[in-house]
Amino acid sequence: MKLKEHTYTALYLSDIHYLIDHKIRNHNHKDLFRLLNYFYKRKIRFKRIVLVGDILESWYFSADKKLKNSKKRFDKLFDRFDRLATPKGVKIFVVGNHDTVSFRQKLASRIEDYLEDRNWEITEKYESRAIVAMHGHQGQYNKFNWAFDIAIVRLLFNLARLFPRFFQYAENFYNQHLNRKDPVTKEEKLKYYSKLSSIAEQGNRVLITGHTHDFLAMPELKIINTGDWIQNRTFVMQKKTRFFGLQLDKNLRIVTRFTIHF
Ligand SMILES: [Mn+2]
Repeated sequence: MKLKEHTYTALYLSDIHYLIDHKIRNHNHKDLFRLLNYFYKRKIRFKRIVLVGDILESWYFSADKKLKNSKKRFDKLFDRFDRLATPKGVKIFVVGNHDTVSFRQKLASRIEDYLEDRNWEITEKYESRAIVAMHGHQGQYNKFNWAFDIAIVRLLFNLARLFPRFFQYAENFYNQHLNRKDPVTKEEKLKYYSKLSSIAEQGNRVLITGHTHDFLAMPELKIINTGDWIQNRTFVMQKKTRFFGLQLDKNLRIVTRFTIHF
């Protein structure tokens, strides 16, 4: 599908895990930059850009420290998003679990300042009359297991700083012992998303979420998961009441995976 010059209602994207090292985990950040460049050149703009969490990777690498050392890599991503918003456009940064290692689930203040200087609104939950956007880890974490997990993540992080080869071990340990299980079967998904729906106080609105990296639309619950940029290379574009689930394939073609009209 080729996109024509147009101003869309919104763009939704999540789980970029930006700044994660290629050596630790493969990702598709280069192609994300290509996609954002393509939007810009084609004059595709958005009245609202919602980043639905886990945009930065901050668990075993300190995004805050990277920003302290140089703004360049942050600019590389956010310059590209910023120029896609219309002049009066709204830009929302929804905080995900990997964006922070704070016990209060808040961004590091340097990152917060950086984003606010660029007019990003930082929130745990974005709401409008028709939409709720939430990262989705709230379906798996509560205050207590969050604090417990983060304490261990911080410990592993410090060990990994001393012994770089410990990174992979740290990740594996997390996945084996602390990873809140992602829903797999249709039943598990219904259960997980129903729970998330009530936590988000979705009501009759469309709920847009990320976190599980599972690109999907559940029309029966009015829920969309925007997928990720580690594996799926996916995003959602909104044109009035229509939502397009799109994927950038390996040949850099934009392929429609679902269209939903709520
Ligand atoms: Mn997440």
